[in-house]
Amino acid sequence: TEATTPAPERTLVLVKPDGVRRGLSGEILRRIEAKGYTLTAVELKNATPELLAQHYAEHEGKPFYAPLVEFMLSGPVLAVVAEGQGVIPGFRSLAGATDPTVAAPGTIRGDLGRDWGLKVQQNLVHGSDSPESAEREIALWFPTF
Ligand code: RTP
Ligand code: MG
Repeated sequence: TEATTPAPERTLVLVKPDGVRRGLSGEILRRIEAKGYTLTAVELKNATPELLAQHYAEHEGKPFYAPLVEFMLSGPVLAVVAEGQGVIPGFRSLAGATDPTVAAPGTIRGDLGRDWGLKVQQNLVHGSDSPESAEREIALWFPTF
């Protein structure tokens, strides 16, 4: 019998509007590539309320939900599909803790992020948290991919 090649592991990364505004898109993509992952789609997009309602469905009803959606609509987002063995936990490890104040140095959020005193954590990047989330989110942000 013929061995089947497993589908490559992939994740959805978003450079959030704070990252794009601050000119950190290249630095963030550089770190993903330097780690050894492959970029298979990169597109600057303007989110819509409908897209964000689906993307952030798990957070609906939480106190940070409305400011989060408002923040994600405040400017363009760089949507990225990155591929490689272990890329889902691997990118979350590169990104660091959600709160940039406590994110470890060496991580994207730890090195490049801080608390700006706003209603929501502006933490530069999003990364899918499971294979199911990754496939769901890639389908939302890259419907033809
Ligand atoms: P992400 O989904 O963006 O990769 O980040 P995450 O898993 O580390 O964080 P999650 O719990 O999924 O929250 C999604 C995003 O909501 C914002 N947030 N703000 N208390 C707060 O102000 C707060 N909590 C969450 C952050 O932008 C977080 O990344
Ligand atoms: Mg999350």
